[in-house]
Amino acid sequence: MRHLIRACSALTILMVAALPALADQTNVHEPYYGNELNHEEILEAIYGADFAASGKDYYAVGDSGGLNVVRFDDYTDLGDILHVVDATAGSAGDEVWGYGDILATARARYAGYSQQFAIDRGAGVEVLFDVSGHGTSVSGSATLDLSGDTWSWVRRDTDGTNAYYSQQSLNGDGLDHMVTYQIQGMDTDETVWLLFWEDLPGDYGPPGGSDRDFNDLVVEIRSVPEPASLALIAIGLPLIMRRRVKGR
Ligand SMILES: [Ca+2]
Ligand SMILES: [Ca+2]
Repeated sequence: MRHLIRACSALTILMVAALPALADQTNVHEPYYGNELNHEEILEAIYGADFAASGKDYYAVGDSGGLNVVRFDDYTDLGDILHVVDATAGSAGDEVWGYGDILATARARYAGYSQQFAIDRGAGVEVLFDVSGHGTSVSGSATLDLSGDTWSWVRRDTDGTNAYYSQQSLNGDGLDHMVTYQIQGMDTDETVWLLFWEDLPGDYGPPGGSDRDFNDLVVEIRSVPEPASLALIAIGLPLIMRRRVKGR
């Protein structure tokens, strides 16, 4: 009996230790204004596939199958950095990102306000581009080497006002204004993300308050892993050369 109790308490300790970190995903509302696309429709417009929802994720169905759109956490108590190249779902919230070369491209805009996309590495806002166009016919893109950095994404009006950060605590209303999906199954070495932004302040309460539909600005992020073979060559070459010189 005593063995059994001991085994049970050991199991309890194991189960407690294995509990996942506290995580949460911000709620996204359907567009309040009927002429705007929701997330599923925006995904279909961008990637030309037929998507279906599964919880807060989406997957491509029928002939267009193969793509998985995985919603990441908006918050975890790990307080960790989301690695832009190789993050897996549940590894960190989408507030602080790190470590990779990025290509950022505007993909959609359903907003009355102008939209500017930027980052903040801790030393102020650095503008990447202004967005022009409306719906899914938009343009604006930039590349940046952020392989040694951590940063917050920022969206604001093109005159610099009404800034919202991926880091909730930096926002005037203390609320989350960006939700994140990883697009899996694409025919590319790149890690592909979509960032969906809400540009209205405050909690849900249309028509006077925010509609919290997170479709005001949609930005795709692509990140390429550093080619490992090249890195090895860079480390290995001087060693080989030194040996040759010694051997002479
Ligand atoms: Ca978020
Ligand atoms: Ca909105």
